[in-house]
Amino acid sequence: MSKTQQSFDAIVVGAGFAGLYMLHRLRGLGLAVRVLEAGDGVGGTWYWNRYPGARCDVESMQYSYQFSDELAQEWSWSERYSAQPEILRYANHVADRFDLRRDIQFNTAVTSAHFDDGSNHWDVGTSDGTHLSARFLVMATGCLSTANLPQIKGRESFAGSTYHTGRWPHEGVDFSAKRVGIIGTGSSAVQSIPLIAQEAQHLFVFQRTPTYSVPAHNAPLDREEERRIKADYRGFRARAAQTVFDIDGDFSATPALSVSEEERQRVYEERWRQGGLTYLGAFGDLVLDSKANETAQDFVRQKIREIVKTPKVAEALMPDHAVGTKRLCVDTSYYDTFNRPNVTLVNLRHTPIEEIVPVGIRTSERLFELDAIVYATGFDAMTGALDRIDIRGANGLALKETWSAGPKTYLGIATSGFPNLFMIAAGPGSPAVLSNMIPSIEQHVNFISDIIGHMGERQLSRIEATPAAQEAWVAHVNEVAAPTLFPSTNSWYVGANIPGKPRIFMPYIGGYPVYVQKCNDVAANNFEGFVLSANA
Ligand code: NA7
Repeated sequence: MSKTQQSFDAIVVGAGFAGLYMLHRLRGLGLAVRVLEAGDGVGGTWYWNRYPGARCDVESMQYSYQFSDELAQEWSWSERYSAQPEILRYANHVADRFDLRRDIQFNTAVTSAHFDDGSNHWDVGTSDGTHLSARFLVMATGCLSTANLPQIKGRESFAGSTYHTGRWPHEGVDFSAKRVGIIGTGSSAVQSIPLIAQEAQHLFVFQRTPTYSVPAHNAPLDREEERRIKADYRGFRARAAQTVFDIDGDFSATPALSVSEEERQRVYEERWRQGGLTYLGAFGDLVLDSKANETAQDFVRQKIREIVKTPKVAEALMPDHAVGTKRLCVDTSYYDTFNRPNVTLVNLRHTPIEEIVPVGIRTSERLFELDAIVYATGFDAMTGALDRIDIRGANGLALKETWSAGPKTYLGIATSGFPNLFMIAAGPGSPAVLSNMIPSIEQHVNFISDIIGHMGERQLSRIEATPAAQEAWVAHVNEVAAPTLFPSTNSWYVGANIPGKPRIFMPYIGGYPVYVQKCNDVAANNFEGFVLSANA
């Protein structure tokens, strides 16, 4: 190991929305901070995911920071749902406005992080071979940042161009006159398929699991609505924080089967017209009761039947899992794209991929000759980014080993055996991906800042979650997930998309307000569940 070259109070890994705000807060506490970022710019998810159609599925006015009133008032979004380039411009604006860049080291991937029990410091190794040291290590590495390339026989042999939606070339891709194959039909595919289809000579969609998608009805942002929201911005965000996903929207408590069939259809139709994720808020028990869920499934299947002209294709596009238990997609013309003559759906349930060969993809039925393959195959979610770093805690314990039977955390923020290490809104056991990400990030960052501020005031140098507090939190996370329909579906929420990954429902589904209250109670009780000490 090379000699430690620079020492900081805190090292933050990642310069996405979590890393940027963490840097701002820690600076405010007077700490010397270094942010290490693998990319050559800020923005995290929005830096990497540049595929055609990449867009947030949470509305712009809600998918933004709230820590600065001035920032909230001066920034103006152009559309109801922001596209990736605009979100990236926003991240860059924040970095400039708060003068954050001078503490961010770009093009630097973290490869190792070892805790020294004697000094209570982390030694952080980077891709350029240097080592940095800090008392606190904050992993702002994201939930969906480690691209998943499926293990398909012959993958590397393909002679054409290959792309992963989460690692898209900055200069863009021209698909005109190309025969393109896209593997996957999750959110990234649902957003990119309509646009690639407009450009390509022919698009073959290789679908393993059909997906539920609701129209976005994206449009220019209504300026009157923006003015109204900005006039009571804090009220708007406070109302959102009272909802289960921290999204200001209409979440009904009415059970789906308590109303007549006619009324149910009226409600679903209204939600479909509104568009977006609040389709799942149509009734209060959609993710709890399978019979209730079936009514929401039937409605989308009926829509697919109406939109897609060829009955056999419509049938193949119809999902059969519980709607919402895989991330609901939000689209612009997704199902309708399958009416185009230059789009072919390949149903992998009937004709699985056997291998990739130099000229294309061979299924059990035939060879599809292709010029390009797009992998819209998702991510090693939540734990992937942490797994790829050699993280060793007290007594040299490896995080990967410690979590080999499934990840365990306290509040999704810390993990026992790894002192002075924090995770932001990506830790298993945090609401993270089941909440509005930016407000969740801010809540986590504020909580971590409060801990670090508390320690500074008392000259404490070490904090660690107790095994008992962690076990109790894990039990609670499982207890609230058990009665829902989520754990039974093969999704990335349970790690089912990664061969060999332990099957654990990772996010906290007890609701954002319950989670925030728990964190507030922990803080009010001198950070109950953590051991704080001054032994170095
Ligand atoms: P997702 O939602 O994980 O989707 C990945 C898709 O790729 C999904 O349809 C998978 O099918 C498919 N996939 C993965 N591996 C294979 C193989 N080996 N063969 C065929 N198909 C495969 O990732 P996204 O990038 O679309 O979205 C990630 C999140 O970003 C999303 O949830 C939003 O929160 C934003 P499967 O369903 O596993 O059968």
